[in-house]
Amino acid sequence: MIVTARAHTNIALIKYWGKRDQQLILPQTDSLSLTLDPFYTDTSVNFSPSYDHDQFSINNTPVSSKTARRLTAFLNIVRRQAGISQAARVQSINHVPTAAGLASSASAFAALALAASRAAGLNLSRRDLSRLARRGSGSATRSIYGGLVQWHRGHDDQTSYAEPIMEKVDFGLEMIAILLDTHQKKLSSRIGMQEVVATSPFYPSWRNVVKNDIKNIKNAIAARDIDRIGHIAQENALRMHALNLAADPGFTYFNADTLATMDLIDHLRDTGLSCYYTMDAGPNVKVIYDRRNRQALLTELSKHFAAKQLVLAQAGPGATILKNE
Ligand code: 2P0
Repeated sequence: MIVTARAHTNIALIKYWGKRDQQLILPQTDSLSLTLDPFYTDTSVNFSPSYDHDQFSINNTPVSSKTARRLTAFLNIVRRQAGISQAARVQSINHVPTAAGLASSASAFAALALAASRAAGLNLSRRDLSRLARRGSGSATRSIYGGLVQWHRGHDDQTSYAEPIMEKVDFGLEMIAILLDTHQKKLSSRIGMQEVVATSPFYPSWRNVVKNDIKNIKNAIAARDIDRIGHIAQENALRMHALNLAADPGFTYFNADTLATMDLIDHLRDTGLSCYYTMDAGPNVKVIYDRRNRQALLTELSKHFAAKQLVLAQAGPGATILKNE
């Protein structure tokens, strides 16, 4: 049986930036994200007694041995849960600019969790799927669900899972991803956040920042107040990136274009066009705004960026099975 699943990536409005358990991927704090429509991964999995080892391809290319080890470790969790020992063939097509701060690992491990668990004969609840996806990559925990999603840090493996806050987003929250540099980043999120937890003197404050930001942004979401949501998300992103600058050695994912783009968004907002920014573990900037401002914003952004650099994103759906044959 070949099972194909699709999962969309997500962008955190309140960031996950640090683990307290590397192996189980238990985060230091809660986080909250918007699942995005245009970026997704389709993954097909089948287990067979005729395979003598796991085989993986991404975009029709075999993966590196390092990636294969990470994927096999993930499949071992699925095999253990299902009580099987067969090897698998996994084929993934990524509709996400890989490793450019657009979190392809979120959609990749969410799609793999769903396809592999079904192919192994498991029928997990969405909560358990979210816990399983977490073992592949933290941000994948949230991509099981559509719309606005909170990942609870929890106390242990059982209690660290995501939950939808508003699965069908019924107000005008949108994002434009501004693609400034889609090359592979130098420092992976995994290493970056580990260094920050170990060396950034601001880390204890970050835990409190996130607690407050989660509470405030949930109120803003309930009120469908996009200005408030955008403001909280922008401040949260700046504070996450401040942790990196304060690490030892300090580092940043920003480049000169990132800074110029942040400046532009602040300037547009100061001159009356409401919009906010957030950045992840890469130089690209995602703009948060109300759909009513889309046209005006695109007109302004088009003065600075090529059309192909501007990717419009609305809220996307949760992970689904595409084929089961
Ligand atoms: C987030 N990021 O909340 C944060 C903000 C990037 C910046 O989750 O080590 O690929 O696999 O758990 O999930 C990127 O980190 O890291 C991430 P692992 P992941 O979206």
